[in-house]
Order: sequence, then structure tokens, then C-alpha cells
Amino acid sequence: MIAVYPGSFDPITLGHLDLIGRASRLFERVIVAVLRNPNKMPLFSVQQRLEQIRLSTQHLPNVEADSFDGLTVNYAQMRQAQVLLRGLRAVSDFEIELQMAHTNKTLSTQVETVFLATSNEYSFLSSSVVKEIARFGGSVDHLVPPHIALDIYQCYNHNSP
Ligand code: COD
Repeated sequence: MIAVYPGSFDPITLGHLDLIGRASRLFERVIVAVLRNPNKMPLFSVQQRLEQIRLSTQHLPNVEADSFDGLTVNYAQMRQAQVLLRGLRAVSDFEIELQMAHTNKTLSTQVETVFLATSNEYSFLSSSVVKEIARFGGSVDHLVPPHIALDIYQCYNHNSP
């Protein structure tokens, strides 16, 4: 089975990567798909995010990174994926994720949403938290891979605290 893991990944965190690692053992192929969203002002360009994801997942041969625009279900069908993979961190995620899964089901009955629970140690972690800590000069070394921490420090013009 092929799974698409869609998201913004601005940037990808250890929480996302933990989920990808676990999914790579469950599915034949996992496609990490970055949404090209012209309405958002991301910290990293789509190209930078794809490079960050590729470098962080190079040890997983059945994981690939790609970008897409338009509806996620259309992209999944184009890639012949049967599963949309999403992560659940807390009850607050559940409401939004369930609504998204139901919406996607109305758009395509071919694609099933599968949720994986976050590992406990990453249940607080999001890309926004990482950016906020770095913006105020804190260390994100424990939240993202080292090469991404360096990219982030460069963006906010400070060295590893
Ligand atoms: N541990 C485990 N999982 C995590 C963690 C963590 N620490 N942090 C985040 N996750 C999960 C999130 O819950 C999510 O499932 C996934 O990782 C990606 O997270 P983000 O924040 O990078 O990406 P999102 O949630 O902003 O992505 C939203 C989409 C791009 C998927 C969505 O907007 C979309 O599908 N857009 C395309 C238009 C469309 O098809 N719309 C119809 C559906 S509503």
C-alpha cells in the first residue's frame, strides 16, 4: 500500500520524522507531500523543505519527498496512493483532523485517512513551536535534525545558543 503524508512541513520536525519512520514500516511506500500554498508566507521555500525532508529521510529507502498543489485527494489518486497519513498529537488535533478526513471522503471514496498517534515525547511539538523558540533566540537542537537547526538559526540570524 502507498501512503501520502501531506503537510506544510515548515520545517519538518522530529515529531513528523518519528511518524514517517513508523509509517515506513507499515506501508510499502510513503510519500511526504509538501503543499505549495501561495496564500502562506513560509519560513522555507518548497524547494528548501523538500531538501530538508530528503536529507532527513535518506536512511529510509521507501520514503520520498514531493510537492503538490490543489486537492490532496487528487494528488493521492494521481500517485496511486490508497492512504492519507495524518498525525494526532492531542484532542485539539482530533477535531480538525476528523473534519478534514470527512471532507476528503466526500471528495474521494478511494482514499482512506489513517491516523498515527504521536510518540509521547513529541506530543507538544509543531513547526510553529520550533519557529517561535528560534525567533526568540532559544535552542531548537532537540526538536529538529541538526542540518535543519542550522537552517533555522541562519534564517533568524543567530548561532546555536
Ligand atoms: N507528532 C506527530 N504528528 C505530527 C506532529 C508531531 N509532533 N506535528 C505535526 N504532526 C502531524 C500533523 O498532525 C499533521 O497530520 C501532519 O503532521 C502535517 O502537519 P503540518 O502542520 O506540517 O501540515 P498541515 O496540517 O498544515 O497540512 C494541512 C494540509 C496541507 C494537509 C491541508 O491543508 C490540505 O490537505 N490542503 C490541500 C487542500 C485540500 O485538499 N483541502 C481539502 C481537505 S480539508
